[in-house]
Amino acid sequence: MVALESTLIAHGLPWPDNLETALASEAAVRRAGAVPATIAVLDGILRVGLSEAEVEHVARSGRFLKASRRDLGMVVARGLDAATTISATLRIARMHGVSVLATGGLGGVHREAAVTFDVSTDLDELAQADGALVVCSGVKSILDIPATLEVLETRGVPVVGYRTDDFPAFTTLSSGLSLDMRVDAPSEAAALVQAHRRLGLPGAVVLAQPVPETEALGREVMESALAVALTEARSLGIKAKAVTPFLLDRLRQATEGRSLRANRALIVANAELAGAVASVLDGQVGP
Ligand code: PSU
Ligand code: MN
Repeated sequence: MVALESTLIAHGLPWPDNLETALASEAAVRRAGAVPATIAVLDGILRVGLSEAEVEHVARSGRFLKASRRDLGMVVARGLDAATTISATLRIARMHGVSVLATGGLGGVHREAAVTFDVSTDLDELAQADGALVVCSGVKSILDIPATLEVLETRGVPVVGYRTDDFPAFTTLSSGLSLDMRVDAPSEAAALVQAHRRLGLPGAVVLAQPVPETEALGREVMESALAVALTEARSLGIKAKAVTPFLLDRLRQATEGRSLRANRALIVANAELAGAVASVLDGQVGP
C-alpha cells in the first residue's frame, strides 16, 4: 500500500487540478502494482483510503482544516474534517501498518527560521517514522533547502536521489546541492529501505525524485518569483500554516500556471515510483 497525503489536495492545489491530481496519483500507484490509500480525517475519524466521492469532498469543500500531527487529537475529539500534512499522514499510515508514502515536497526549515522558528513537524515525524519510505521531489522550494538537509542529517534521515546525484528542488530539477546516496531502480531503493529496517535504524528513508524534465522550471525563474511572494507574505503578515498555500498560489500566478503543471506532474510521478517500490517491498518482512 502507498499512503497519499491530503493537504496538497485541500490546500496545495486549486480546484479542479487538486481533484485531478489526487485521482491521477491513485491511478499511478495502481499502475505500479500497489494499492493507494489517500489519508484524511472525515468527521473526526482517521481514514486510510477514501472513495472517489470522498476525495472529491476533500478537494472541493474549502472547509477542511490543515492538520499536522499535533492537531489530530483536537480534530478527532471535535469530530472535524481535516486534510493531513505529511507528518499527520505518515503517523496515521504507520498506525495502520502502511509504511510507504508519496507526496510532492516535504515541509522543512523555512527561510528566516532563525527568527520565526518556523520548522515543519514533517522533519520530526520523519525522524520518528522508523523504516518508512517517503517519496518526494525534495522539499518545497519556498524553504531554506540547505538548512532542511542539515536537520535531516542531524535527525538521522537518509536522503537518497532517484536517478540523480543532486537534491531536487520541487518544480526545479536540482537545488544545486549534491546528495551522498543515489539509486537508479525501485528494487535498489527497496533494498536500501530493507537494510535500514534490518539494522533497526530509526527514522524514515527519503527518496527524492526530480520533477519530470518536460515540466521542470528554471531555478532563476522560481527564485525571483519566490522573492516577490515572500516579501508580499511578510507585508501582509501571513504566518504559520497559511504561508505555504499563499506562496504556492503566488508562484502559480507569477509563472502563468507553469509551477502548477510541474507540481501536478511531480506528485503523480512520485506516486508511481512509491507504488513501484512498495510492490517490491510487499511480501518482505515489515518495519
Ligand atoms: N508540498 C506541496 N504542497 C503542500 C504541502 C507540501 O506542494 O501543501 C504540505 C504538505 O502536506 C506538508 C505541509 O506536510 O505542506 C508542511 O506544512 P508546514 O510547512 O506548515 O509544516
Ligand atoms: Mn510551519
